[in-house]
Amino acid sequence: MSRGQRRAMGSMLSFLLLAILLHLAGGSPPPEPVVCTDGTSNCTVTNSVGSFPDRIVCRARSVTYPRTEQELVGAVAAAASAKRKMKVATRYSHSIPKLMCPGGLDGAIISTERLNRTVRIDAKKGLMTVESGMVLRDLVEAAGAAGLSLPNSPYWYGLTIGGLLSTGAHGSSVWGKGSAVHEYVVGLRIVTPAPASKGYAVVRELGADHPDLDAAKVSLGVLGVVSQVTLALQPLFKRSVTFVTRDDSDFADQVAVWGRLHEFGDMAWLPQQRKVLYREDDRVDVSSPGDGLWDSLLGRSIPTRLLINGRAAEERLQEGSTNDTALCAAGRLQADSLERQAYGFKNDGLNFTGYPVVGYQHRIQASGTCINSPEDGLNTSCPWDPRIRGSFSQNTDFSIALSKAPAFVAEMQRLRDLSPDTFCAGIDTRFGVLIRYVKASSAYLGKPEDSVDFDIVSYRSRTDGMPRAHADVVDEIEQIALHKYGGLPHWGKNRNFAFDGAIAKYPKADEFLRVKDRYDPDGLFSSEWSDQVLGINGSPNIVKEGCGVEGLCVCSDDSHCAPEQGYFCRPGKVHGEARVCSTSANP
Ligand SMILES: Cc1cc2nc3c(=O)[nH]c(=O)nc-3n(C[C@H](O)[C@H](O)[C@H](O)COP(=O)(O)OP(=O)(O)OC[C@H]3O[C@@H](n4cnc5c(N)ncnc54)[C@H](O)[C@@H]3O)c2cc1C
Ligand SMILES: *[C@@H]1O[C@H](CO)[C@@H](O)[C@H](O)[C@H]1NC(C)=O
Ligand SMILES: *[C@@H]1O[C@H](CO)[C@@H](O)[C@H](O)[C@H]1NC(C)=O
Ligand SMILES: *[C@@H]1O[C@H](CO)[C@@H](O)[C@H](O)[C@H]1NC(C)=O
Ligand SMILES: *[C@@H]1O[C@H](CO)[C@@H](O)[C@H](O)[C@H]1NC(C)=O
Ligand SMILES: CC(=O)N[C@H]1CO[C@H](CO)[C@@H](O)[C@@H]1O
Repeated sequence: MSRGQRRAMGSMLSFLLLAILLHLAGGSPPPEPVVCTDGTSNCTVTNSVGSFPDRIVCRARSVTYPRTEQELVGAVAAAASAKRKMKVATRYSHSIPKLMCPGGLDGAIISTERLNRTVRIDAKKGLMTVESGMVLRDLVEAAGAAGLSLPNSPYWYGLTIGGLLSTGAHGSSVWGKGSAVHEYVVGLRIVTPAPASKGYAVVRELGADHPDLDAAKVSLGVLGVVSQVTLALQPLFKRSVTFVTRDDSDFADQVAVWGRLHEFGDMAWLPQQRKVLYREDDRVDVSSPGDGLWDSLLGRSIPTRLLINGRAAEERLQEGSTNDTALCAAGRLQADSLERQAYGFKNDGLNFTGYPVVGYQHRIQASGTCINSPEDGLNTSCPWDPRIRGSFSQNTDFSIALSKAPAFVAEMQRLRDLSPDTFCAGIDTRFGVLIRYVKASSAYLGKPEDSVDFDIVSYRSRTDGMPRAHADVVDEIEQIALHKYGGLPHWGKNRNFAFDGAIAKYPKADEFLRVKDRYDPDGLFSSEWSDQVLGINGSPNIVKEGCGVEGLCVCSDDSHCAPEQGYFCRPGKVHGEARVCSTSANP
């Protein structure tokens, strides 16, 4: 290798986050989403990456941190009596869209950060009641300690139970009740506004058979504040996990069957590499030997210096002079490195010695050690920590009816076959497309049908209106999914345009809105964003210069792209009705 090549490899290596090879003791817990200049007044609120899709930071008049349900009722009553808009923020506020912003500029934020206790556990009946601000990590740990398992959950444990329910969050399964956490909710206490005669706020207790539970389980936070949640758990079980990498020639067929073959099966597609990483993941008896642990490589603390250098290298390849050869090489190196390190799975909690990794559900189901670390003054941090110029991404996540998923996959493959290397910039360099299963739900804003969820993280510029390399690839996939295959955007991810018309795809949306009108007739928990998304008022699209690049609109004019960078509004390559910002010549 020449010196130049070595240098190129060096910068690539760092942006590949190969730093994750290092064993680190340090870390910096993520920042608070709510920051006030004057004690608990004059506040801003943002999400865990410090940026909403429109790049605006929200404002609020004040924040409160109730520690008990009684204090929570007081907080809702105080805002309701003043007819003030309000919204819940959580410990880290991980949702990408502007869900945690109160309406207007003068609203109240109620943080559930201090509502994080276990209320009661009935191990015999398998019931666990927790306060809504409890972080998933603490919840599954407490369940495990009581000999119980939450059968499915998101993969990142920094979320709170109240927040993840509100957006319909899930892991992967079509077995039993499926992968959405709200399927395990059998009771919920929610504080809603009330007339003066009732003291401006009431606690509503919803049992398993209460019809409103189907609204409150997945509520986007617009019904009131969930105070406590009761979950139906199962006796502690173990899982056995094996990853198998195969070529993607039968990927379209496999997507239809993989979730039926393995209870917790998922897939990751690396389009340019023509590979699919199959997760064979099944329940095994609790007596099976093994004390495995998942310590995901992507949720560990990374030295800040490496994150900044890596980002700088990535910026050079993504903006300005795009180099597909280098991007694709980076994607391959990264995939190989993750595979070698078994994605952070460890057989005995310390070392990976080979598949299968067998371990308790609560040690395998979710991960994310970067939130655990003691403060080290930002010497190391979560890769996306907004206080440093490290990783910065957009997250596209939609689900498609299981019956339509094979045709959709085949269409993505046709797009890939036209120019495979253009997929590296948007997909292969960010760990591929993660594919998970979600079962049909009775929740009004849950999945109406058994579905396959496609999750794509891709590079995002820090400059407003600056496209990433081959921005049209992910944009066309998104439009094919949403507009041709009836795809549903994940409520807690995605960019604005994905929500345009989404509510019309929920057959029970009207029932949801009727409950909302009863619980919060003045819309105090509603905001501009929630009204746009729920089809009540306005559109989530923002039409302006560069809106196509930012995902705030589907472009209809070259000015919505970045003509000065050579990006013009063009039809899709396999889906002629798509309109994407592309550098291709005018056809
Ligand atoms: C790194 C990362 C990994 C992720 N992994 C997954 C995954 O594997 N699977 C998946 O499905 N999703 C995943 N997500 C998305 C995530 O599940 C959702 O964004 C989730 O809503 C975030 O939970 P939170 O506790 O941070 O809530 P927030 O984002 O703070 O809140 C979400 C919404 O719920 C409302 N809310 C919160 N608590 C309450 C309450 N007690 N009462 C009423 N309303 C409330 C808020 O006001 C807001 O409207 C991930 C996100 C990130 C950033
Ligand atoms: C409110 O906060 C903003 C910054 O978020 C600041 O510029 C402004 O001075 C603050 N106002 C008061 C009255 O503190
Ligand atoms: C609740 O949050 C506090 C502060 O973050 C933390 O110290 C405590 O361990 C949490 N409690 C539980 C039960 O997880
Ligand atoms: C900062 O992190 C580096 C690893 O990148 C480590 O070697 C060093 O000791 C840390 N310094 C401090 C002050 O924590
Ligand atoms: C692109 O990257 C490859 C691999 O790193 C390198 O060999 C090549 O010189 C680069 N091309 C340009 C134009 O920089
Ligand atoms: C046998 C073996 O490889 N043991 C290693 C397991 O992991 C710990 C900590 O990461 C190492 O210190 C051991 O050497």
